[in-house]
Amino acid sequence: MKTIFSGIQPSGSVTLGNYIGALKQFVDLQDEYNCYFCIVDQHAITVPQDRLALRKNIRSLAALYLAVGLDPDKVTLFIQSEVPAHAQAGWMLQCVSYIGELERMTQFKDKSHGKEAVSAGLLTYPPLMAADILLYNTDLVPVGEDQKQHLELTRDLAERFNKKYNDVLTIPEVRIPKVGARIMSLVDPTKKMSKSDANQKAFITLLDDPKQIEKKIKSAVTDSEGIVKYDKENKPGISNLLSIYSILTNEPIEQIEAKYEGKGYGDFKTDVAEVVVNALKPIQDKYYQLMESDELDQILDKGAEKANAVASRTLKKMENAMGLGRKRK
Ligand code: ATP
Ligand code: LTN
Repeated sequence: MKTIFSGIQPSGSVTLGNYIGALKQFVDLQDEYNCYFCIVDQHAITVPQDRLALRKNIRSLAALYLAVGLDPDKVTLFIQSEVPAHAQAGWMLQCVSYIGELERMTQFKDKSHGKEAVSAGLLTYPPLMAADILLYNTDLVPVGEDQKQHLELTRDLAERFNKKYNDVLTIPEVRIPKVGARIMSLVDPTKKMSKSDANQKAFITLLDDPKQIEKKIKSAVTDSEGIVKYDKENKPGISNLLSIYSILTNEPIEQIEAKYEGKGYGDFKTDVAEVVVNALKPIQDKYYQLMESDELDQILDKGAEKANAVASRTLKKMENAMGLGRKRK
């Protein structure tokens, strides 16, 4: 069985973008792959976090991973900071990274833009992400479009490490969904929907109630043409809503366009809201049930144990290859 690794930051409430771009594909892949899914809390602290909110978001993200349909008997679900090999291998990979290539990462440029105080961790975020992936001999990394550049860097770092030291790292492939790889902000449809957006109206969270969902979709920025048609360039708002509708119902976009021919945006938006509410309802029910049980801690303990066993083996190989410490078996 081939191995999959992916991670989500507990940096806010999980959005519909995270679900469509990442979580939904994870569920589809869990039967065919040996899967590791990680709550990357060490990545989240590359920007300021409130400690209580972070703790809450970690737990909530764990419950959501399961609520969307991941089966803890099939996948390994764990918290990054509970597996020390990530930070250790991350450091080693920082030492094979060049400052120039890290400064060229668009996520770094976006997140540091206009900020006075930017943490060194925000710059060295990608080698930690590379460590996450490489520690598990990962073959495939399912992510949204925004992570493509980080994956290319991960491959470069692994190849560089293998060439310079010893062939110990597996070179991973990226997997980006054909549709829905980039769900856009509801306020500015030229920007991606992001859970750390300061404007709450820009995103729908998996835990929003039906009223909030309806309100956010009704006020989503569109255009004044009044025709429900997919045209990403000229109609990014409507195209985004069409993608959401299509992915959540499995109806082809052309069929949805035909259904709304001659109708206004009002009708369309009402129905998009209904589609989203219906898709999220079972996830929310399962989520609240999990948050009240002890099951979650048991799953995370078991996940950390399994992840630690695999990750520490690769870490040892990396240390031996680099010549760190004393030779160990
Ligand atoms: P932050 O705003 O804190 O950077 P984020 O919302 O971008 O967070 P991440 O935790 O960085 O979310 O991403 C988790 C996964 O969700 C990644 O695979 C990422 O590619 C995917 N993803 C994030 N935003 C979107 C989006 N708008 N559309 C599709 N996929 C997305
Ligand atoms: N950088 C990713 C989160 C992330 C990740 C990973 C994704 C951290 N480590 C490993 C896939 C594999 C993000 O910002 N979305």
